[in-house]
Amino acid sequence: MSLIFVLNGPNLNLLGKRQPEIYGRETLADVERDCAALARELGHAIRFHQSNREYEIIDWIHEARESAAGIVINPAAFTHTSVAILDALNAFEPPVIEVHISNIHQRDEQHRHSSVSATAKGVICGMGAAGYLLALRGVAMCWDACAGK
Ligand code: CA2
Repeated sequence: MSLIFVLNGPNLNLLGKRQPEIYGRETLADVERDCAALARELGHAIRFHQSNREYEIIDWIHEARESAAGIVINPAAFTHTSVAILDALNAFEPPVIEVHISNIHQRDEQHRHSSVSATAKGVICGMGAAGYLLALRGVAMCWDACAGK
């Protein structure tokens, strides 16, 4: 069994409570429950976190360096601005999968750019909350490949 960190950036605590036409009706608690269930099914465990503070996300990435087989991250607005999160992810060796609920490529130029994609093994966007589950499968797939399964 391995540990997978699922990290969420600012305002994602409002998921399901505002702008359902963009971000859907699932709350972050729903996403956490579904991720935990899938991880169990795949034989892994998750640590699921959300913060509105950049430094907390960076601290969790550092913690993941000690123990995690991969990171699934939706950096939310920090996607478009954060060199600090990119630097932290660059110091994390196992696979990182970047997730966005909405399709950021349908947005304006600022929202189309991701500062973290350069370090990601994969990027999933526009698939709604199901993107988190696809990303978890991606990390599990890499883990199995490393274990020669
Ligand atoms: O589509 C995504 O997952 C985003 O990462 C969401 C971010 C946005 O800045 C990115 O460009 C794309 C915004 C998260 C805000 O979350 C809310 C959720 C519900 C209601 C209001 C905000």
